[in-house]
Amino acid sequence: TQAQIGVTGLAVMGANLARNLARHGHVVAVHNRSLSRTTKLVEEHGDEGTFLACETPEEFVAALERPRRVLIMVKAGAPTDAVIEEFAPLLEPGDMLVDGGNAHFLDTRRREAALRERGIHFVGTGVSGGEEGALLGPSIMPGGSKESYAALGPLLEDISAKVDGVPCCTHIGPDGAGHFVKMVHNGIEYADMQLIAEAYDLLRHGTGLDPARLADVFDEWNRGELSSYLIEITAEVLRQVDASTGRPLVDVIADRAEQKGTGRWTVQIALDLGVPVSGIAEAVFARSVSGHVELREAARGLPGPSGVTDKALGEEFVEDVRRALYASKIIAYAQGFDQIRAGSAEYGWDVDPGALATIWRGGCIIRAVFLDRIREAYEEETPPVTLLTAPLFVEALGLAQDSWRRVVAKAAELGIPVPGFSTALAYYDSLRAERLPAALIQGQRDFFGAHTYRRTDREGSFHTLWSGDRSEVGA
Ligand code: NBP
Repeated sequence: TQAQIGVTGLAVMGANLARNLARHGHVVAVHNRSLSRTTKLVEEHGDEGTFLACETPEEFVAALERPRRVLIMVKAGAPTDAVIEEFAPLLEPGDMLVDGGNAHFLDTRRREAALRERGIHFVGTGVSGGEEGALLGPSIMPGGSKESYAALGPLLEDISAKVDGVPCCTHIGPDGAGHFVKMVHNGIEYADMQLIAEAYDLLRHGTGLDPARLADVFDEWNRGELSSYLIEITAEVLRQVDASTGRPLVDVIADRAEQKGTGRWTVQIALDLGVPVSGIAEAVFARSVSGHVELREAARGLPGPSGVTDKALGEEFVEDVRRALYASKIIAYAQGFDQIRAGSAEYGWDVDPGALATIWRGGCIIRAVFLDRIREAYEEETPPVTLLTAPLFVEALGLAQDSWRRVVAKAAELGIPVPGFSTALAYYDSLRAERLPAALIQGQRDFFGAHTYRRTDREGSFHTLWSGDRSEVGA
């Protein structure tokens, strides 16, 4: 027998994807740089399907039916280039090299172009869902050529998560499109996690409820419009008791959030594209602030409110926070989808945002009932310029906004930092504003740098002779 697909790189993600493929009845060739992982996989899970264990790249390539499908699941960056260089010379025109790691989409563009010259389809593929998703059904975001999707799509759709029978996998667009949307997915994930963390912080300080009781609140929220994987696991984490101290685990975990980089990439690229993803940026910065121990130690004790109310806030406050969370979440996702639209335009990918919302409904970390609302928004006859103006979100924001404003005001009054909630509200108010103070900024720029400005009543660029008679001249 020949294998329909091969997986090289058998750490947790690669091993679980290989098992997922085998469990779906596909013959899978498996290979890893160090043989021990290959042996372990086949020893422990060989009975789950048909694995062809291969010691060398040559043996691995020979085990594959043609055109060959090779899924690379190694550490992103230099290891991925090393593996490509190892396998590409062994492949033939028409074969497919699939990179399922968290590659930067610019690396994927470079690799795709180089391999295309050699006749090999390089398919940069976003995979979300962590280890469990890889085994039980991830959300899969393949880029690359249409031709390669025709050969790979059925396999990938087969092992992906399903929602209402629809696979959480679709062809995203050429070259780096898959890794680009995976990057923004992770950015949105950062924003969503930050917003949930702020909601928890507000409730903890505002209501005085302990983590176990707050877990009940999140469970309750998980039954409504906020229903999502992240809300669900928030309740689980809050309910966890530390075995060694008997305290809530969340009170024992060091409050310094770490990051692997995809959130940062999202913001870096957003700055290059000129897209205001303030929710994602604040989430990345909030993690960064939490990790700056020396700054926090130096500043602890600066004057301000204690963050605690003298009077416990009740049910109404809990509902206010829930609504503020939902509104802020709409903003964060709208900004992320805006970045995808901008990236798609910049690189000519023609990414379908509705299809993306569809495949994010299951398998991935941001899976949520909410993604179905986004899918519906893009299914309207005239898709919205921004999700904020989709009728169902206009209504939701209208319902939420009094609560949202009260919560942000309360947080400021109590001295509880809510960068995610407040930047979301500021973005909302900026977009709806009739006039922005950007006019004054243009005046300042013209004053010190003769940068010129446009007028509301006439075409053209203008400059005021600030250091002369202050008359206006056309530029
Ligand atoms: P790791 O990211 O920890 O990578 C370990 C694998 O890379 C091992 O198989 C290792 O082989 C191999 N490798 C390295 Br390191 N350098 C190599 C080289 N020069 N040549 C050949 N192989 C090399 O594994 P992971 O956590 O399973 O993640 C795999 C990919 O999936 C990453 O890109 C990750 O970002 C991405 N991803 C991870 C998650 C997640 O939840 N963990 C989710 C989505 C995507 P060895 O065994 O011989 O050392």
